[in-house]
Amino acid sequence: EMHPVKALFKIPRNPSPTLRHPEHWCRSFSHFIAQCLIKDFETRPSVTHLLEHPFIKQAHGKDTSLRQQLSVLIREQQDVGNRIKTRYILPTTQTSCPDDDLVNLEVLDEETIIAHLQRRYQELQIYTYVGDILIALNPFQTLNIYSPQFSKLYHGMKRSTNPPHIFATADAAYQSMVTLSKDQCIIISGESGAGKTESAHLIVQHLTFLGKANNRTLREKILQVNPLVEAFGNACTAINDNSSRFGKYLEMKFTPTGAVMGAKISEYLLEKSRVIKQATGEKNFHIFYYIYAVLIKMLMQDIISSKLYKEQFDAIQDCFRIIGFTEEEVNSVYRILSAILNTGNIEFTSTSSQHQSDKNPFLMFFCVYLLCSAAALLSIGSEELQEALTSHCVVTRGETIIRTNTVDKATDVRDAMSKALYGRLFSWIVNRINALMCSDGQIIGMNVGILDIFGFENFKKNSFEQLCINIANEQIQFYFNQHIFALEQIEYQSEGVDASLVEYEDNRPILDMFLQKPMGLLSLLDEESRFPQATDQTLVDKFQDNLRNKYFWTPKRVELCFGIQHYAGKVLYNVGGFLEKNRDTLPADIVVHDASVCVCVCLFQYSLMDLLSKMVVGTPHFVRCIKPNDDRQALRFNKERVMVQLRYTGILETVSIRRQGYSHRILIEEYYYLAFRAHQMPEGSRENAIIILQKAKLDNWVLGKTKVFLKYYHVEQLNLMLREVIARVVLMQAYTKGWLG
Ligand code: AD9
Ligand code: MG
Repeated sequence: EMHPVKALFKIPRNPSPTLRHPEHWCRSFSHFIAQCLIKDFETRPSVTHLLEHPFIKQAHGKDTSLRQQLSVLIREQQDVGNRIKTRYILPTTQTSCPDDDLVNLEVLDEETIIAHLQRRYQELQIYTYVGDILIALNPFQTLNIYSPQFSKLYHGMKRSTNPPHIFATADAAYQSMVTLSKDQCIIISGESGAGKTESAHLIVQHLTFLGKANNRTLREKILQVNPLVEAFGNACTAINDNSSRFGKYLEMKFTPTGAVMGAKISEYLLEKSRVIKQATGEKNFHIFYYIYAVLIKMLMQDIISSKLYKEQFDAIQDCFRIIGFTEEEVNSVYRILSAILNTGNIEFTSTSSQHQSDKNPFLMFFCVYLLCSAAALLSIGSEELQEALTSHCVVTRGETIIRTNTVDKATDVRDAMSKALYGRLFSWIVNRINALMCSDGQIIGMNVGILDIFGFENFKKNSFEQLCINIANEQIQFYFNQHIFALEQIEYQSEGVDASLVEYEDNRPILDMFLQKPMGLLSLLDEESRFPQATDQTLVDKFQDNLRNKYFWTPKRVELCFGIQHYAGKVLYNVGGFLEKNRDTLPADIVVHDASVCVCVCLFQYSLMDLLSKMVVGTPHFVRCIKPNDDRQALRFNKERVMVQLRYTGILETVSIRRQGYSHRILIEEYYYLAFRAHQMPEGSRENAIIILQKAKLDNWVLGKTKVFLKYYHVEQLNLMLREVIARVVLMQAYTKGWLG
């Protein structure tokens, strides 16, 4: 493969016709600019100088597509130039200051950090940096710092220009993607109710702003994606009224020049059991209340919430329409939802004599009515549905015998069917959105991915769902640790760089306890789920016999429970229903292919791993959401609660490693033309790297055996320089063509 810089120099003076396709143009165009630049960098060309430049003179005649591309770029550059660089005014502080970043604090202990965050929170400065990581405290009130004016303010700005903001993080990801043509991902973490989903929305908002407004329809479509999937995947829990009950990875796709061209969502581990049962004080998925308020037209006790639900229903209708679902598709979504509602209300009674008293004629009538409605909504015969619910096939010696289900069994089948229907409906909606959001061409673009999963949960009673959610959070924490601490330190050592090591809480042993095969907790659960005779007690016994480490224990006085020491705290799990939920089976009569056992765990282990491996490819940016109090009250800062979160997220350690460490390694070739002329064809050597870094006037960097180690703030400086230089040439070119009047 060709050396990147050499490849750059190989771009023909007159680009061949195959390079003229508008999308290819963008790339070759920036190479072209770079070439002009390398030639003239040191002499700082005047406009007249550039006018005489052979490249400019020959520049592709009356190529209109180039002209269009250029005018977009120029408009953007003018924007940057014209922008009034006022700082935004927050209630008390008017400018960014050194204490926007914890790394700048003189004293670095827990107390100081807490006091610092508390003071900022009282001043409504909810955002604080730890180097390149953003801490976001949930304000529990609406702040007016998210308008388009704010997006403008943060557009392309150096981090230190404005106070910390979620837009600055989104902007940094976008700018590195465009400048370096590299995928990025933003990982948002924090416990339930800490503000992850809100942060994800704000990031999408700023990215759509940056992705240029010239395609308004697409922009509107993208903004509808989150509200739509959240109507189906979020619900009210004891902790959060809009709690995510699935993990979501949203990839926003951009062209090489940074215009938004589509989006793609991946969902994993939807908490399907919520469809059939919710803990006290919790609710079903939002969408059921919306359609309940509208479709079923039942009198709600609470008129106000009914009105609100109706409005939300209308909003969802708009989402569907804007994204491009057909009326027929939307109707079938509602049909399936209604079918689930109907099925859920079917009650079964036994035909045996002791249950005669159960045979309430009204109830019977009502159930038949529900059964027929559900069947009609699903476009199947009501007898077929009834049979599927109340009987099952047994194959013995090649003969198929139909057996009647017990009341319990029929109820289980009913619930399994509802869950499966809902799960499939959700996946179908997600797939359909993806199909409707992908751009038509085969353009290879870049993307910024945003990870927003369900946060760590610890309720009074925790079940299988909490276990899955908390393991997912363990994995995210592990990923964070890997990036912030482990990989960094491993590289110092292999590159022979002398940098002090920072100790951190490695949660790998806990993850191993869960995921190892064959003796990890999930494997043991799978194994036990395969035994028809297994009970809650045998499961606890199995765990107890096999998991012998300090992260697992069984409490003495509470039955059928086990405790886990998670990275974020101790959680007591109740094993009731674990086996059933893990099996997640459907009777063969309903869906033949789903007869496999342990769908949930398999899906979980692989889909999340798959997701994390995808993210490793991109450059990560981290947002750590913190919940200042458990009462969801504005301006209430519970020191203890914040302290705990800072501890388990390793903020203190993060501060010190950001202060001492060299968190970024770059491909120095990408910056060659900050220091060399085109014809010099520089080698990728240590000496040349030093020349570039000196030309760029950076200090405090360290040269390893094969890599340059930079502080987090260096990269921003380098990219900014690169962008400024490119912008200058673009403007000059525009003048030469007389496009700027
Ligand atoms: V869960 O793990 O999905 O249960 P999240 O996603 O971390 O959780 P969410 O974003 O839903 O929490 O935030 C909870 C609530 O906090 C929101 O419904 C808002 O009422 C409130 N919130 C969070 N962030 C902001 C913000 N930047 N501005 C205003 C906010 N309110
Ligand atoms: Mg959420």
